[in-house]
Amino acid sequence: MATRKKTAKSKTRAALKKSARKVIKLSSARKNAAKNASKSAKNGNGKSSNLPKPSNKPYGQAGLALQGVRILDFTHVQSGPTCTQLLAYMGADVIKVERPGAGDVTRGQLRDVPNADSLYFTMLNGTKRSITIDSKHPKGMEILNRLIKTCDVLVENFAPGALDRMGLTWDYIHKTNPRMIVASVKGFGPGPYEDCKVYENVAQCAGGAASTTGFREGPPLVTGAQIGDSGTGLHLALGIVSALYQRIRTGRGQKVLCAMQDGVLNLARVKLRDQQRLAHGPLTEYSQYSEGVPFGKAVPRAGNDSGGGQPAWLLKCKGWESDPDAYIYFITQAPVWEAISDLIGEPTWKTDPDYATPKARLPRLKKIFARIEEWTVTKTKFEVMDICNAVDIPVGPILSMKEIAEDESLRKTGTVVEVDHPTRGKYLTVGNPIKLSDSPADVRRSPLLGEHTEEILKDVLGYKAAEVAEIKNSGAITPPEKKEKAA
Ligand code: CAO
Repeated sequence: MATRKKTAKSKTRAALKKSARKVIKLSSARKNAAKNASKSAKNGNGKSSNLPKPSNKPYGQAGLALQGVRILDFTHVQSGPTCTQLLAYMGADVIKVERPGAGDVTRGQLRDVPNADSLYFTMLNGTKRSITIDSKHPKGMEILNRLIKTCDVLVENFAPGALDRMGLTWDYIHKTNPRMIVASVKGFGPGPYEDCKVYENVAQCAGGAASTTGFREGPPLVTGAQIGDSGTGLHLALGIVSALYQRIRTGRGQKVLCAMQDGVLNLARVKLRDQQRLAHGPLTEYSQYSEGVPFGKAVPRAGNDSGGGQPAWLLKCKGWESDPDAYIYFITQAPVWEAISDLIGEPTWKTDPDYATPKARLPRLKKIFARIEEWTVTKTKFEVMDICNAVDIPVGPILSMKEIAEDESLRKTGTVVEVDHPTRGKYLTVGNPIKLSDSPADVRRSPLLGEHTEEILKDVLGYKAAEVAEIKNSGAITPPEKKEKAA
């Protein structure tokens, strides 16, 4: 077993190294296209390639993956900010445009520390720069125009039509900067609901997740994982990176649209699979089947059943009476059935025709899991984890957020990161869940409202000191009450 695991690990390492070699540094591609073309190397097949020669720098010291990409970040709340935070972690310069005096509404939502930006905001806007601009002020629009000319991607998740109402239509942006990629999250794609405003749980419901989550006897259920907001933000990030890649060939930008309903459906696709399977008979891996309950016309809620072909269930562990998270998710993967039978003290199940094959077990799943639970309930979830994994039985402890926050291994990998904030102090954030071997994640605290306004006006947009003073006086970057004073 050890040898098998070692071989798999070294194969993964080799694959990672191989894919890292293929990483394209967009900044170099943009700035040095001509230079790179002349330096073009031969690829593995001996054909000429437009990639620069492989860098000699040690892995992790050749810059960040999205270095040189500049994002005009018009996002708010969760879906859009998830996307742009990830791009910032990957090295993009993300300039978050916020309304003067107010900013992203989440700065003030679910506040735990008085007068400090909320965790809602700080955990979704790390590594970004903040500039305040009133987009409805003529001078504000002038600044935005300069940003449009200098940025690679505009990302927004306003309600349908809001960007157009600002005057920032696709035609206008494309004319101002033909290379600009305009990426949007909306609740629904084109169709009867396209004009609707949408929040997380609306998307979970409309994307098919809620109708298939929960227990059969209960109502539809939304899940705590933000598959509508953060899930769609992730989809958008992939769309943006793909559009950046295509732009290397075409030289032009394009629109990227992710509807939250579509994003949720993509994540719930196994349930659309099951909907089609229903036409050919009952879903035999659902515990409903083993309980003899007939199926209706639509995919039912399946409680804690596995969504795949290996029957599974959530089982109590030692301490469940007082600890709401003392549970383990237990998968009866067919190849390890013998190990499971031995472990729980039912060795005859290895050969008994009623239990020996996956098909024979299907109508008996309830009884089987009840028997396995008699064993798991005598152990803690971590003991079950250790014992089962030693013989390759896939199980998962139910980890509380407290346990995750305190987990040393997640800190070591940078998946959970502690950052320091000037007004709220230290807080935990989720780092980059995507690990690139040649691009370390750049995880930093979120910006204060307008913290980088002056810096961006001068360094990115080239305004002189006198012009910055004039902009300040105009009221385009200051909250309304200051505007009145300025007037
Ligand atoms: N200066 C001046 N005005 C600004 C501004 C700025 N810097 N930034 C935003 N605004 C204005 C916009 O122009 C718009 O004004 P108008 O409606 O007058 O044109 C307004 O602020 C933003 O409007 P909104 O409708 O997007 O905001 P909302 O709070 O009413 O709705 C939401 C929020 C999320 C429901 C909506 O934006 C939406 O449906 N977005 C798309 C789907 C989405 O991403 N949902 C996930 C949200 S996370 O749970």
